[in-house]
Amino acid sequence: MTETLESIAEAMVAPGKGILAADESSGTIKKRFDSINLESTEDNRRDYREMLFRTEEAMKNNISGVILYDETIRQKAKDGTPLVDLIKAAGSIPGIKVDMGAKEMAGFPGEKITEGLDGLRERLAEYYDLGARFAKWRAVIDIADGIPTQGCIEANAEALARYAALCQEQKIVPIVEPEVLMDGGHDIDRCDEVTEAALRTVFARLAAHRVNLEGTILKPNMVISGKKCTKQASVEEVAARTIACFKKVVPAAIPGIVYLSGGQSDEDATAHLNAMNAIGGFPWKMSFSYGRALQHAPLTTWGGKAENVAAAQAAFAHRAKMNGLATQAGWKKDLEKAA
Ligand code: 5MM
Repeated sequence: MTETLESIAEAMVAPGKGILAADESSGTIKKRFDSINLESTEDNRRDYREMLFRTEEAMKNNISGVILYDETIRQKAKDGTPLVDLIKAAGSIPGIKVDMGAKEMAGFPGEKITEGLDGLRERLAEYYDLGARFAKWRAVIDIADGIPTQGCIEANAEALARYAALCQEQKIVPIVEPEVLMDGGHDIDRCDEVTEAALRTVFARLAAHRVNLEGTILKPNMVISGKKCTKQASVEEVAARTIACFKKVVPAAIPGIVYLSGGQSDEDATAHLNAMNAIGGFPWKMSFSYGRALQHAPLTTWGGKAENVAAAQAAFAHRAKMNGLATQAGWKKDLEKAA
């Protein structure tokens, strides 16, 4: 079959499947390893990710694609097999994080702009040769007193659109990730308002840069209460508000929306996705591209010890299966208890 942007995007949101975000930059993976008292060496990072990619049950049944970091896409498993080949052998698609991180935005105190456009065309061409068929770029929008500003939203949307256009030129599907952080004390109404504003601007810039939406995947936050907000919205409210917001601003041409987990508990991330698919009535596939909500359980079970690999793989397979069920509204809380 000829591979097109559209066919890759469709495969990324195949029923029962979603994306494993394993693209932690060196700083972020160090924080994750610190939490299990493990040194962040190249070998430890390789061992951890190899363990995930060799979890056959998860990778074959529920993981359509894996977002990798620059180091990982070049790494080999202990037996010499490129990690990319492990992913492909499981029928999953390798992807790559291509942004260079969110940096302080000059003139906009407290806000960030994602960098990485210089030389991106050449980097994408190399990543394609290394096996990547989709990419990811994350913009970070924080909510606090007086922020986000429209200036920050616009600068980030413009960068996302330029990135997406370059990806498609290089036959790579862009995952467009404008993340409105859930770290603050804001309520769900404020999240709704900012998410709508951010998405409106992003889609305006994607159109201006002639990005083919059928070959694009959106990776947004859910419309949710800030973590420190005293009034936490229910699962049903998060699901209904997210769908209502997205119906207003996300074009039907987008084949799929894959959510980030953003610091939600493992079970909340699954429950919210399930509730949205249970409501239905929207034109896109709704799936996951979770980092923490897929990896927290295997990481803590593993703890850096070889004797825990099988249990950690079982923990990963379980979370992948729960989220796979949630893409089809087939998850139930009871299934967690049985695990
Ligand atoms: C896996 O974490 C990703 C990379 O973060 P850094 O560039 O800060 O190291 C992150 O972009 C991730 O893909 C998304 O935020 C989704 O992960 P969560 O944990 O929010 O589901």
